[in-house]
Amino acid sequence: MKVALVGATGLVGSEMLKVLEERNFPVTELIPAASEKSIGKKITFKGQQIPVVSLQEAVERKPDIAIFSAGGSVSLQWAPRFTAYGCRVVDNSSAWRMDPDKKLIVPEVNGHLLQSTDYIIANPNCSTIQMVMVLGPLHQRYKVRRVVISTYQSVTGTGARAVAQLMAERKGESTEKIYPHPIDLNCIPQCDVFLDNGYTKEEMKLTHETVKILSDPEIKVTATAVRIPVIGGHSESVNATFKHAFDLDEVKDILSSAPGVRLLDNPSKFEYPMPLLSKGKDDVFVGRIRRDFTLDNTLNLWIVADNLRKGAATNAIQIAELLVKKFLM
Ligand code: 11C
Repeated sequence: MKVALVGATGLVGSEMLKVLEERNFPVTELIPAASEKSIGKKITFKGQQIPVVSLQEAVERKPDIAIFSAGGSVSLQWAPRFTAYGCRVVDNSSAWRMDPDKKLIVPEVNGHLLQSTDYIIANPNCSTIQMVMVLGPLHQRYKVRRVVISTYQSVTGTGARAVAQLMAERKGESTEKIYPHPIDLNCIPQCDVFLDNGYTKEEMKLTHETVKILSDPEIKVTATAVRIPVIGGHSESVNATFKHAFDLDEVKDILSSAPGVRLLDNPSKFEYPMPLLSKGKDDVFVGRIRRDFTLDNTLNLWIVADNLRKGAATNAIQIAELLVKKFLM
């Protein structure tokens, strides 16, 4: 496959390169593309130094698949130029996620929905992916009705300049401010911008994307998204109410056999998911599984995953793998 990677020099783009290599994705030619300021820079792929080209040049070289991680406006402008000649696009921005004509895919949860007529496929938001990886298998059995989620999100979700702000503050150096407040020794109850309803964009992504991925408009999600000074992954406290009664042991059985999910729930040995454990891994970790004794059919869970891996790069490459298997072989 000729593969274009749009946004190849960003934090997620770099992770995508690693994941393409690690999973031995069938790349015959890699075309890294980025904005004007990165053109000519070299990226390393399978030991080779490959120069970054413009998006125009990437289109002209007609890749079979283009994986985008360059922000919504780049995707809106450029994805249709790739699909115009038959390229498949996997897009990591929020541009197409809620478009009723585009699929929003987490392969383990709704990969079966992909059809040969899908040319732009949306990769969900990182905090949504890790939550539906755990709620998806439980929804099949017990039907999720309401979710209350609070997130504890890594600065890597904001990008390289936010990681630089955290590290500089930690060393007491002056720094560009990506967040409106110091992030080290702090937590900021704001991920992305505020909307008219008082929620942030990140919070509403959790609400809307979950319903779309689980294909059930009866699921109600209310979210509070918080940025914390960690880099290994996003953590989530999830309180989920189901239509049907559950047995706690059966819940644990379902989760321990769910693909891509790792049950880590051994409080007596201080074993539970943490961002330091999830860093660099593809699994979604779940633990602290308890019945909520204040409400019927309700469960408390703690979910952690590396937002750059399963939350972004790995999920996007898994979608590309599905496209290859189903339509491009
Ligand atoms: C964050 N979830 O951690 C965001 C980053 O819609 O793909 C990814 C934004 C997105 O701030």
